[in-house]
Amino acid sequence: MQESYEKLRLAIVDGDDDVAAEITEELVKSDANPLDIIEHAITPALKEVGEKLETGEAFIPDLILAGEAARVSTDILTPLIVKMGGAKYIGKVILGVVEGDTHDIGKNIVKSMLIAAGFEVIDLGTNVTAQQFIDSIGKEKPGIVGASAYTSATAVELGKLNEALEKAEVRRQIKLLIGGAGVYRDDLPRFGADAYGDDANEAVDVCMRLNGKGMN
Ligand code: B12
Repeated sequence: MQESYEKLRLAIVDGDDDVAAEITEELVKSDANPLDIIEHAITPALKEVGEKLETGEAFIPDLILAGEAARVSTDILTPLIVKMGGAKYIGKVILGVVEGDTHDIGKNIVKSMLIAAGFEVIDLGTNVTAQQFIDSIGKEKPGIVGASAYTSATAVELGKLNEALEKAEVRRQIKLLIGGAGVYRDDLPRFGADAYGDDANEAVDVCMRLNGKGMN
C-alpha cells in the first residue's frame, strides 16, 4: 500500500492525471481507505508542489497540472467518502470559497466528509461574493456557514464577509466557521468568526459541536 501511495504522490507532483487516476482506482480496488489516500498521497503531493513554488523549483503551470491531477484523484474518492457515512440527518451547512479565490480541492474534501457525517451541504462553489452567501442564508436557513480562503490575499475577504453578514442582519442566525490554507486559528478574532477548522476532520468535529447552536 505504502508503495502505491508513493507512486500516487509522485504522479500528482508530476501533474500526470492519467497515472494519478489509474493508481487511485487500483488503491480503491485493493480496499485502501479513501481518507488514507488523501492523507498519505494527495495532501503531501500538493504540499510539496506548494513548497517547490516557494523555492523556485516549480512554477505556476506545474501547480495547475498538479492541482488537476489531485482533482482527478479526489473526484474518484469523494463519492466513496460520502458513501462511508450512511449517518442520519444532522443539520445544514453552506460552504463557499471567498471572492477572488478559486482553490477548491480542500473545500470539496470537507464537503464530502460533512455529507458522510450526516450534514446536508449547500455548496456555493468558489469565488463566492458576500451577497451570494447572504442570499443563500436567506433561502436555505442553514445553522452553519463554512467559508474558506487559501491565500493571504483572499483571507481578508473572510473579515469582510463577517461584516457584510452583520450589516445584512443575518450574522446572528448562523455560526461562522472558517478554514483553508490561507487562514490560521489565530485569525478567529480578526475575522470575527465563531470557529476554525484546520483540516476536514476538525471541520466535521466543529460542525457537530456548533450544530443547533445558531439562532435557528
Ligand atoms: C493546487 C493549488 C492551486 C491550484 C488550485 C486547483 C483547485 N481546483 O483547487 C491552482 C493552480 C488553480 C492555484 C492557483 C493559485 N494559487 Co495555489 N496552490 C495550490 C496548492 C499547491 C495546493 C492546494 C490544495 O489543494 N491543497 C490540498 C488540500 C487538501 O489542502 P487545503 O486546501 O489546505 O484544505 C484542507 C484544510 O485547509 C481544510 N479546509 C479546506 N477548506 C476548508 C473549509 C472549511 C470551512 C474548513 C473549516 C476547513 C477547510 O481541510 C482541507 C482538508 O484537510 C497550494 C499549496 C498548499 N500548501 O496549500 C497552493 C497555494 C495555496 N496557492 C498559492 C497561490 C499564490 C496561488 C495563485 C495566486 C498563483 C498565481 N500567481 O496565479 C493562484 C490563485 C488563484 C485564485 N484566484 O484563487 C499559494 C498561496 C500563498 C499565500 N499564503 O498567499 C500556495 C500556498 C502555494 C505557495 N506555497 O505559494 N493553486
